[in-house]
Amino acid sequence: MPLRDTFPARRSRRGFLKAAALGSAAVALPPLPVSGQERAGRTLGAGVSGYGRRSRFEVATRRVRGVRYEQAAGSLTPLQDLDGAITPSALHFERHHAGIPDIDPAEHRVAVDGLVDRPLVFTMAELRRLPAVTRVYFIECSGNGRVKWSPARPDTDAQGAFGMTSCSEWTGAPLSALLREAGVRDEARWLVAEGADACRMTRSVPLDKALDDVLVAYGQNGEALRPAQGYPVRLLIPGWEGNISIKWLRRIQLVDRAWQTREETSKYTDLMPNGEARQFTFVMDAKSVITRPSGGQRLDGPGFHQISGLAWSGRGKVRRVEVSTDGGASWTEARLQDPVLPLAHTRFRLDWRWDGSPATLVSRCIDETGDRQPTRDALIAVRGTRSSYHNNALQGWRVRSDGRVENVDV
Ligand SMILES: Nc1nc2c(c(=O)[nH]1)N[C@H]1C(S)=C(S)[C@@H](COP(=O)(O)O)O[C@H]1N2
Ligand SMILES: [Mo]
Repeated sequence: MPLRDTFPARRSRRGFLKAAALGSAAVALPPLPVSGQERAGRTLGAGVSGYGRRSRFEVATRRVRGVRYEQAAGSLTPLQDLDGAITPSALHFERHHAGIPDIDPAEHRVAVDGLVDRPLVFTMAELRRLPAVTRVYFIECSGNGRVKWSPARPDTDAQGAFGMTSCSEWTGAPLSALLREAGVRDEARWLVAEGADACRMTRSVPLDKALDDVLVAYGQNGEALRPAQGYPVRLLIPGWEGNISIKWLRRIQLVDRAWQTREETSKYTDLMPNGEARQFTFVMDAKSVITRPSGGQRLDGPGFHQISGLAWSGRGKVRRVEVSTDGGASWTEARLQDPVLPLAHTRFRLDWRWDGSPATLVSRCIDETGDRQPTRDALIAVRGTRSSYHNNALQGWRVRSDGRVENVDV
């Protein structure tokens, strides 16, 4: 059978492209290429394997952020290389302050104590016996986008600017189930969560959030958490700054007030222009970034290009994403990929015909509470430039007439 007959869809695709009058070279479809396998004379391919790996032709990798010690490092998700809304576990950004501990799940315990009626210690098997839920949530470090406190450098790409956010499908027990088992006393207002890493990373969590949607998560994208994400178990505090989602969780202590740990005093606070520091700024604001075309990429000619990116908000669902190709002078509503989930990355797309002249691409996210991304100037007018966290300013990408894409302030 001639190969062509096995691809009837080809004809309608050609029709679509013509109808859309895209005017690019792609309209005149070349004859079907001979596949690599055909050329190789149909030699047998590779066999099966116990644990999969990607094609050797795929090269997207996390990039290590400039840090002095490997044990207090961060790595950035290559947002510009992703499709869809889920971040592959192997590309989930990493942020750890004292290295990744090597924990045997059979030995690991999670204690719940403090202001409770029955102090408890859970094994991993016991945690897995609790009723489980699976939810899609992003985790974003509040330092994500911190480069935007300084004027734009042309060579910053999406990964460098925004790679400290990732989105996974998480499975675990609701923290409320553990707390119910332990019996939270009336005086309890907060809990203190502690990690099993060398720095014993510790954060105070208000009790109402703890009883709301927090997960004690052991599953990530259908398998066990990756060690970098907190294996065998972490807190997952949806929509809030990543730092509070304590990895390698070992203890939850119910207390009557916040503990004022290092991570909520000298770090992860926001210094305001008047010298006051805002504390417990948990929620991640509405944000979006165009990932294609984005910094460092190059358009291979005028004509049809699909603009695509990610939007998210720690306050709920993304309601709308608007895209501008003229630096914010005019805006067009982008399509959102279903399902739009609360507190999760949402893929947006807009078809665009580039006429070959310089263009400035910008996206802006409006969430279901009406929260919308500010311009950089508007944000700085309120916040000043002395804090490093919680910058959700608009991101611009300048498409030059030679097709190269650069970071630019809008
Ligand atoms: N125990 C522990 N939990 C931790 C950290 C850590 O260093 N130790 N880093 C925090 C920070 S700053 C962030 S942004 C998130 C990052 O989660 P990820 O590495 O899974 O992306 O984990 C948080 N939880
Ligand atoms: Mo972080």
